[in-house]
Amino acid sequence: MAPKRDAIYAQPLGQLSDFRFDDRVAEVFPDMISRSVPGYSTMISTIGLLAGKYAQNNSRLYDLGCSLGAACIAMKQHVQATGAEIIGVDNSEAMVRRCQSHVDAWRGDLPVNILCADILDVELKPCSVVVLNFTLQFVEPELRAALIQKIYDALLPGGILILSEKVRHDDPTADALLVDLHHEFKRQNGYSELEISQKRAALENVMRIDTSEIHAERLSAAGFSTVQNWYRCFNFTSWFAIK
Ligand code: GEK
Repeated sequence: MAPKRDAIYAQPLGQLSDFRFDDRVAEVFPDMISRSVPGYSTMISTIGLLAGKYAQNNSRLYDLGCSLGAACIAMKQHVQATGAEIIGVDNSEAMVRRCQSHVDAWRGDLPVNILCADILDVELKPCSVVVLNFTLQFVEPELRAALIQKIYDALLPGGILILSEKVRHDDPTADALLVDLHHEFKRQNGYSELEISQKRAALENVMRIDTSEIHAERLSAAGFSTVQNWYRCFNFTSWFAIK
């Protein structure tokens, strides 16, 4: 069945409220994210591959900000470690209500448990893989370093964090051009000018993006010995960081 099409911002909305991960968003989320994030499917399938290589026996694999569980599913399909468990965490009830059944529909050997919780509050048990796929950008900027440190501390030696984010650039010319290329990507995927501008305004207060340099420095400062940017398309990028 084709995913339900995102038309949330298709009509003029007099009063634009801040973007929220509510039922309306959860219902159209797979269509929204795949038409909005260049390289999303590449990032999801690569998370599966990396998890397959780095998962350790009898450890946990966390997907923090799991939404409908796309990264949980990719990991479930690739990981062969014995005694391992995948844990998806999201604080949107609308997402979590749908996520467990999405994930259960896919075959795999590992148990997957989805929790409704704030990733800032949740205690992380010893783990070998942590995924933050476009989640950190929704966390208060001043709380990001402590979250990355909590992840580093919970990872076992040799464990991996995969971090994907939308980023901004200090060079205004580069920033404007990359934003423009992203909007062109959205136009090509059927979003109108009205949808692009209303969504942008709705996200302004809730998604505060950092530069690539800030992300890389934060990962190194937490203690990761290898920090490598492995994907980039316009202003969307992903790193792996190995303990
Ligand atoms: C994917 N990773 O499909 N605690 C828990 N969840 C949070 C928090 C928080 N503090 N802040 C935001 N979220 C997914 C896509 S979407 C990205 C991730 C996007 C959750 C929020 O509820 C939402 O489901 C998710 O993080 C961000 O690979 O829509 O751009």
